[in-house]
Parts: sequence; C-alpha cells; structure tokens
Amino acid sequence: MVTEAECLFCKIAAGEIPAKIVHETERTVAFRDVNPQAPTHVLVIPKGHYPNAAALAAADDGLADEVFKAAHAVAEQEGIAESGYRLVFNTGPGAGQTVFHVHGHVLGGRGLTWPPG
Ligand code: D5M
Repeated sequence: MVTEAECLFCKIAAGEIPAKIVHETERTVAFRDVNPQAPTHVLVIPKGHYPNAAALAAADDGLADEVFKAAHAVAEQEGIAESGYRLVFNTGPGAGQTVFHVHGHVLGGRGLTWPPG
C-alpha cells in the first residue's frame, strides 16, 4: 500500500511534482492526465488523501460535492459541458484504478462509446 508520503497525487497537490494544472480551489485541484484518452482528459482530486471514491464519500464533509463541482467547472472551462463529457472514478484494481488517491477523470471532446472497455 502506498503511504501518503509516497503518494504521487499528494505530491502534485502539494506542488512537489509538476503537473499541468487547469483548475484549483481551496480543497481541490485539477490537472491534465499524462496519458490522455480524449482531447480533454483532466483529473480532479481532493488535495487531502483518500484512496478511492468510497473513502471520499465516507468523509461526509462536503468534499465529494466540491470534487463534482470542480469537475463540472473544468468541463465548462474546456468547452465540453454542453456537448457532453464523462466523469469516471475507477474504484479498485478490478476497475482499472492504478493511482490510489481518488481522482475523477473528466473526458470529452470526442464521441464516447458505451459500454466502456
Ligand atoms: O488513473 C490514473 C491516471 O493517472 C492515468 O490515466 C494516468 C494518470 N497519471 C499518472 N501519473 C500522472 C502524472 N504524474 N500526472 C498526470 N497524470 C498522471 P486510474 O483511474 O488510477 O487508472
């Protein structure tokens, strides 16, 4: 298990590792994915460390709301709010989660198929 001290996204939130930041609030930050899967592919995270979406939801202090609002603000900023975008939280290794600091993928700018792979 990755400790908070070793967590890549904690380091991005702290400004210790560079990232292309596109949106920031007091408790959230959004930055471009290094391996984009769509013309817009931004990751939205809480600055605090929660390993996955379930842990964030359990925090029950409004932070999950802030992450959702930040994701929509990113979509508006990127010009994909009207055409449509996908907000994905891979939760657990079986769903493809590889970084265990909760992050919402904001994907858009092209047609997105369903079901996802
Ligand atoms: O998504 C983890 C995502 O994190 C994956 O799409 C790559 C991205 N990633 C990994 N390292 C970085 C850095 N340093 N900057 C930006 N994006 C990064 P998951 O849902 O856990 O599979």
